[in-house]
Amino acid sequence: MSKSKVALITGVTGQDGAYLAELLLDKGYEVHGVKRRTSLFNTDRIDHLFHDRHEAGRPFTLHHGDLTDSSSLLRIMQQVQPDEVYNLAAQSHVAVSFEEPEYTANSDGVGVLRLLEAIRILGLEKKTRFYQASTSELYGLVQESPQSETTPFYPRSPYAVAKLYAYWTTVNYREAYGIYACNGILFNHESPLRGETFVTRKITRALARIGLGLQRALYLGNLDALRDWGHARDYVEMQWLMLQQEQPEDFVIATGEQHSVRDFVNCAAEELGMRFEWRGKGVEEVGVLVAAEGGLKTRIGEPVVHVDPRYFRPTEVETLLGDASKARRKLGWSPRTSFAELVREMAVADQREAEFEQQIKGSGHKALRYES
Ligand code: NDP
Ligand code: GDR
Repeated sequence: MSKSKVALITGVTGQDGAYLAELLLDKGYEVHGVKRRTSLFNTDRIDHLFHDRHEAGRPFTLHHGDLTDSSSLLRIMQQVQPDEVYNLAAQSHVAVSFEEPEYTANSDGVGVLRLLEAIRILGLEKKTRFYQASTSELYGLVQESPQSETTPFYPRSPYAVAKLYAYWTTVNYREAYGIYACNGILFNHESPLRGETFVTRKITRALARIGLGLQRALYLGNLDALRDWGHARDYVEMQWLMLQQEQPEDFVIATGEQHSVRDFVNCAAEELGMRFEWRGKGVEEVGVLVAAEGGLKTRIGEPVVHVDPRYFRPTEVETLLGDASKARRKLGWSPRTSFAELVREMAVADQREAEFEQQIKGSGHKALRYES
C-alpha cells in the first residue's frame, strides 16, 4: 500500500482551514494543523474532524504554533516533514490591519518568510510544496478590470502590503531555491463558516436575528463596495489543485461576477422573507423595511439597515472583479456555487443559529455566548 501524503495547514481553525482539512482527509492525506494558543477553545470549525480521527481513523493532528514564532514553525516542520504546506494563517481582517499594522506585517508578511526559511533550513526544498494564500486585496486601487495574474498591484491597507511582501517572497523562493511554491490569488470567498465580522456573514447573521426579533438594526460601512464573492468550499479545491501540477505557478481564483454590499443585503433579505427600500444618500442612507413575513410585519416602514462611518476604512478598495481564465484553462476549474446559492446557504445556516438562540433564551437557560 502506498504511503499517504502528509499535509500541514497553518490557519486550520479558520474558514478555509476547516474546508481544506476536510477535503484533504477525504483524499486520504495525513493532515496536520497549526493552531495558536487561545484562552478558550476555538476549534468549533474542526471539532468534527477530531471525532473522525478517533472513530474513523482519519489522521488529523493539531500542533501549537504561531506565524510570529520561528522556533515553533521549525519544530513543527521538522516533526511533520510535510509533502505539502498550505499557509492559510493570517490576521485576515483588512479593517483590523489599520489598527494592528505591525502585528499584521509580522504574521502575514514575515510569517511567510519564516515558513519558507524552515523549508530551506531543514533541507526540504525538493520534498515540500508550498501554497501561499494570496489575495485580490493586492490589486487594491485597481489598474484594470477584470483583474488577472498580469494586472499590476496597488495595495491599499497594511494587510494588503503585508500580503504583497508574502507574494513576492513566495515567487523569490521559487526562483532562487527551486522550491515548488505558488500563490493562489483568491478573490473573496464566503460560507456559513465565515468569521462574523466580515461583511457577508455580518449581514446574514444580523438579518436572521432581526427576523426573529433578537436584534433591532444592522450597521454597515461602505454599501457601494463591489466584490467578486465565491464559495470557500469551491476555492479550497483550487488550493489543492495548484500543488498537483508539474510546474509551480500563480493563479487567480474568482467567479467573474460582481455585486455590491447593498446587493448582498437585498439578496439575503429576500432569502429571509424581508424586503428593503433604500432611502437617503451617503451616511444618511437607510434600508427601510417595506415587506416582511411573520412577526416582523409590525415594523414595516421602519429603518433597519444604517450606515455607520465607524466601518469606513482609511483607504478603501472600492471594486474587485477577477478573471480566472488561466485557472479555467490550465486547471480545468470553474466555480460550482452561484452567488444566489451562496447567499441562501449562509442565510439558512444563520437562521438556524438564530432559532437555536431564540429557543435557549425562551427556555430561560443561559448559554454563555448568547448572554446579553
Ligand atoms: P480566517 O480569518 O477565517 O482564518 C485565519 C486563520 O489564521 C485562523 O485559523 C487564525 O487562528 C490563524 N492565525 C491568525 N494569526 C495567526 C498567527 N499569528 N499564527 C498562526 N495562526 C494564525 O481566514 P480565511 O480562512 O478566510 O482565509 C485564509 C487565508 O486566505 C488568510 O491568509 C487570508 O488572508 C487569505 N485570503 C482569504 C480570502 C477570503 O475571502 N476568505 C481571500 C483571499 C485570501 P485563530 O482561529 O486563532 O484566529
Ligand atoms: P474584505 O472583506 O475587506 O474584502 O477582505 P470584508 O467582508 O471585510 O469587506 C468587504 C467590503 O465590504 C465593505 N463593508 C464592510 N466590511 C465589514 N467587514 N464590515 C462592515 O460593516 C462593512 N460595511 C461595508 C468593506 O469596506 C469592503 O469594501 C476579505 C478578507 O477575507 C481578506 O482576508 C481577503 O484577502 C479579501 O477578502 C479578499
